Amino acid sequence: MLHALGTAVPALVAGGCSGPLSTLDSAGPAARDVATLWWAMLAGATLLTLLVVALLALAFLRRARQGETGAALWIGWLGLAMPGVVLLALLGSALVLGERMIARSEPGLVVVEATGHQWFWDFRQPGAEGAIATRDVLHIPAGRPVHVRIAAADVIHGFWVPRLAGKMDAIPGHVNVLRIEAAQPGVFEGQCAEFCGLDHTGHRFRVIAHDEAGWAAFQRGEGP
Ligand SMILES: [Cu+2]
Repeated sequence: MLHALGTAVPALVAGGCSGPLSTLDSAGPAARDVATLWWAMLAGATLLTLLVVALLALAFLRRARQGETGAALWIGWLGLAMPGVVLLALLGSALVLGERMIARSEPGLVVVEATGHQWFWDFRQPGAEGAIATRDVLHIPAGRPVHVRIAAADVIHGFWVPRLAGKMDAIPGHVNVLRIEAAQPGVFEGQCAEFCGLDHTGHRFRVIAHDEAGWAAFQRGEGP
């Protein structure tokens, strides 16, 4: 029984971390920062939970012995100082990783446009002879940073490709910029991340990351 649990639990955990819409199954640097932050938050929350459970157990075990000294040490150091240290470490890592996710100009940058509609996505990519428009499929080059200029035509939507980056709201009358990057060529699933009406669940799209030859062919209008 224990042996079965010992193999089933790690398999479940590992299986739960992968998949086409898994933030933890990152496929590029921007998404890797999001996943790192998630693991840091999990580690911090686990540490604090263990501390609280240990202090609670200690309180029950020592209840019978009255007049004991050392309460200030437990409350002061373990109860206040340790959460302070953990929270400061989490805040520091969130600031560093969050700063790295900010979209800024960099070499090799490609800029595309995404507009959310009820219930489809319009994309515009740079082509050899002007912008190339596509619906529900966004084409990008692999191994290069891409800025997605995100807007909406009707209500608020959310642009989210979990394996490539974090979420960004698509707001009517406003452009938000999100930095995404695919380390390798591939196909990545996207999902609207803001409830946008009856067919919100079906408001999906796809990102195709091309190798250099495929990207050049797409820009010449020879792509799929
Ligand atoms: Cu939507």
